[in-house]
Amino acid sequence: ESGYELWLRYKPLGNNELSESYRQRNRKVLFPGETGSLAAAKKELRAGLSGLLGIDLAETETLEDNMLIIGTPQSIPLFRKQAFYPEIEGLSDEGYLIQNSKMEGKMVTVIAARTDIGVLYGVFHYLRLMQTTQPLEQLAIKENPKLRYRVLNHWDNLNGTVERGYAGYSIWNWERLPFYKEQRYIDYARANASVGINGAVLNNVNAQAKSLRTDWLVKASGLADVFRPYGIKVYLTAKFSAPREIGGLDTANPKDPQVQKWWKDKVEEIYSLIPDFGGFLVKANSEGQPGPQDYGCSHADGANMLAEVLEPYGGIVFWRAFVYQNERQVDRVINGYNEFKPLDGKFRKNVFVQPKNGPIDFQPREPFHPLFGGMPDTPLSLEFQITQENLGHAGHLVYLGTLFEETLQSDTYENGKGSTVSKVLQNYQKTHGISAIAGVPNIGTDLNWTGHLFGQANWYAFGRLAWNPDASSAEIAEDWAKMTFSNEDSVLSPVLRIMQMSREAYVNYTMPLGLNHIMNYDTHNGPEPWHDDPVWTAFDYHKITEDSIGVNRTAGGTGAVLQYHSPVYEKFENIKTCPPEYLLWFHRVPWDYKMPSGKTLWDELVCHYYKGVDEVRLMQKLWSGLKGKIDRERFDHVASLLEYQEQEAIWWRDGCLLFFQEYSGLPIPADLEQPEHSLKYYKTIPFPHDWKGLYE
Ligand code: BDP
Repeated sequence: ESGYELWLRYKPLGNNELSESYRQRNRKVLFPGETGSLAAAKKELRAGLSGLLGIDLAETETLEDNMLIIGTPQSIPLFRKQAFYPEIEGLSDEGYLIQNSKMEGKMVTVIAARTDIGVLYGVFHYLRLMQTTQPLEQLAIKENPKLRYRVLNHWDNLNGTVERGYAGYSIWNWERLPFYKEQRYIDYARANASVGINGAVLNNVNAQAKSLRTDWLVKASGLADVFRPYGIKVYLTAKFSAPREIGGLDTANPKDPQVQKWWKDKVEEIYSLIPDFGGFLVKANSEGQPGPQDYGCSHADGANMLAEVLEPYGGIVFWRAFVYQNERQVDRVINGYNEFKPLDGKFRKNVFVQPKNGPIDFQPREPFHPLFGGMPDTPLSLEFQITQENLGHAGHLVYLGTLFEETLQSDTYENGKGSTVSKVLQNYQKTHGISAIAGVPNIGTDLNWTGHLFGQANWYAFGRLAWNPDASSAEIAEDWAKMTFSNEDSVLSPVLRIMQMSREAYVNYTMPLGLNHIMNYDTHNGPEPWHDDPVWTAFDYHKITEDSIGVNRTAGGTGAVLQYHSPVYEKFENIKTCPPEYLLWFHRVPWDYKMPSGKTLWDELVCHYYKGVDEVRLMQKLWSGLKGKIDRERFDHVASLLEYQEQEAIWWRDGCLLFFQEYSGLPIPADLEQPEHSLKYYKTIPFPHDWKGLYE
């Protein structure tokens, strides 16, 4: 298997009792509807039943015991007479029910929704029950998404490359759009719909104005047409300077009436081509991108101008809060909050401000972004990175579900205990009528979509957590592993163990104890704590000296802790209560500081780096036990990448520790495997491959 089919493989469940009971329950189906989402749902069900159970979708119009009934009150008017009808009416626009019910005296399984897209989501859920061998008796499932906008933010360039993409090129084939509708687009849409993702920003936040030109809009409309039945809306990034670059104006000042008119006309044109266009995502005044500040205006002025023209069509603006200029920062951690907090309440009602999960930049571990809990009067959309820019690219097995969950379950204490980031996001639905979450995907033209087969789990987990940000990442991993590999425990338990340990292993061998931003300047993979140039110096992030390491971000330091509510603030502020995983993020700590474990900081740091490598070796061992239990192609693919990961883990460990040692002057205990190369070697090589000797 190449992995192309993702978690929608629908391989035969076998001829056991369970499959037989599934067949009994799926022998006949009442499922009217031949267009749009209903047709897509039916097609999926047909593929699922045939693949999993080896049976055809047998449609009928008469009610029988044990049959499956699927639809909305419009497609199945009989629903209106049922006791459960009020429950259907009570569903949200995308919700669904799956239940065993009596209808006209027959015991049937019902998949019902108020809308066609709800039906599609229900069908995917129903298939998942069988893919993961759940009982189909006593079903009483009622699902409504907890967040309204669940959006992938592709960083795809119009020339086909993907910024920070490690799985080949962009899957959008702009040359052949809008006419040629590749099967891949449909499969992408199916995968998204199966987890409830309902939006896709097609292009990079480092935008090109020409994506808003008519010829490109026509192409984008081709994708929108394919995605529509799957409930996915198309969004575009909007380069703030577009009125100047492609509009022939000499300014992009948001206060200029001509500029406002240009955007109004542009938006009108977009909706004439894409009637359900989602809206704009904007990166402004950050890393060299243009923005309203170029004209002395605020982020709110810029966002509101776009929001105003989108509003009549129901479109929205995602305005990113990832802001910093390409110059040396006093402390990059505090920028986003300082720039956006004063603007709370100043945005129009169809604007989301979108911070990343943490205050720096998608590091292997960051405390939650203090804007969550800090902007009660502005809907926030949280941006996760699914592509592993700082987590080993597509070469390392790192299950990100645990990272996502860690952020979502962090307690901001905005309104006392229990104000988790997840609850903050959900609350905007109640208070502002909208709520959102975004993920920068890891998808590309690689045969298996994500480069590393296990990268698929991160796409999957993002979608499931977007639907329910309080879901358990462990349970999501289990569903994914069952659908991707097998329901056999002998396969599942090692796979799940690998997944559950993988993110902490990565943190251990790269940036433990709150270290961050010490990766290779250029690629963001591999160690470079020694990088030091006038614009970007790793020394700002670790501040290493002969005595200590870490950044003082307490009230007496850069003050980053002050951006958090009490008692989070006190917890981070006090070195004794600061969780060890954030220690060097918030504190400057002497090498001989006694850690809670009794070890000195130096010994503890060494211990984490070695543990990380050992954990990768354990992952290899667990995986090798699966030989013969997983198809050869996927087994070998993962085995080979784990070998590569081991090499890179050693590279990180030895490169970092040798560098730190130059300052601490302390030994790597003799009973540990000693670094094979000198620090000079690690400083010289761009990759840890067989270049032995060359640089020594
Ligand atoms: C950084 C990436 C850069 C992105 C930027 C962003 O290295 O490629 O453009 O974030 O999110 O992490 O805008």
